[in-house]
Amino acid sequence: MSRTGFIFDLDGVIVDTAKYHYLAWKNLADELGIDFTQEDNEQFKGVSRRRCLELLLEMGNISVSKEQFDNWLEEKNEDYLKYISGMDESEILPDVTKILGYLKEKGIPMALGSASKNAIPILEKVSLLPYFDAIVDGNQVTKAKPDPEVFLIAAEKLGLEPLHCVVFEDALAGIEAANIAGMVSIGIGDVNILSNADHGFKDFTEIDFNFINDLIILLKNKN
Ligand code: B16
Ligand code: MG
Repeated sequence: MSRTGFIFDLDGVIVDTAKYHYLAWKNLADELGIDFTQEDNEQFKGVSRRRCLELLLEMGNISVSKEQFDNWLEEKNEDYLKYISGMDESEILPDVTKILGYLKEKGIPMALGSASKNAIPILEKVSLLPYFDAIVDGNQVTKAKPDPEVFLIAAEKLGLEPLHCVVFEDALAGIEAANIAGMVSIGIGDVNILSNADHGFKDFTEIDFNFINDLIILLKNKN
């Protein structure tokens, strides 16, 4: 059995759903008279839905009842579900399928580690669900990244020690979570922003099979 596991974040690593989250939050922000920009949306990446709404309401200096809060959460999610309903394989980020396919061929266990409660339907839409041996999503975690819970559960589901796992993440909080978990962290996106990652790449087109093979050997030999 393999001693190494690969864990992938979803939004910003496998697919770019951030644009749909942005549109749905923007619609709610407009309704509430809150100015919400693409730049503001950066803070929402990797952050739970509940925490995003708290941040949005803080921006607008709005305090609400629990019931109203939950209604807005649901409204945002229904809107988001409409945006993602048309997603297909064309929305998979460049070379992701190539790397997943290579790892699958080599028999390396793979897990998803995402804050999204919509992770499984999204993976189904883009036909990537069969690649994963374990899925850990927003329905299973109680502590948000940078807490390492999501990745520790993923390692446990794969039957692996955290030190034998690698995490691919696009959010600062996610890199921090992987580092705290004692896993190798790989930043995907702006390498200057993700400077606390062990390795950084703009996207998967910059990652070759030699890098993956070296990583597998490194993880395998860790004690
Ligand atoms: P949902 P990730 C995260 O996904 C997104 O980056 C973040 O913007 C979103 O608020 C969060 O999922 C919750 O998503 O509303 O679908 O439960 O990057 O952890 O894969
Ligand atoms: Mg992400």
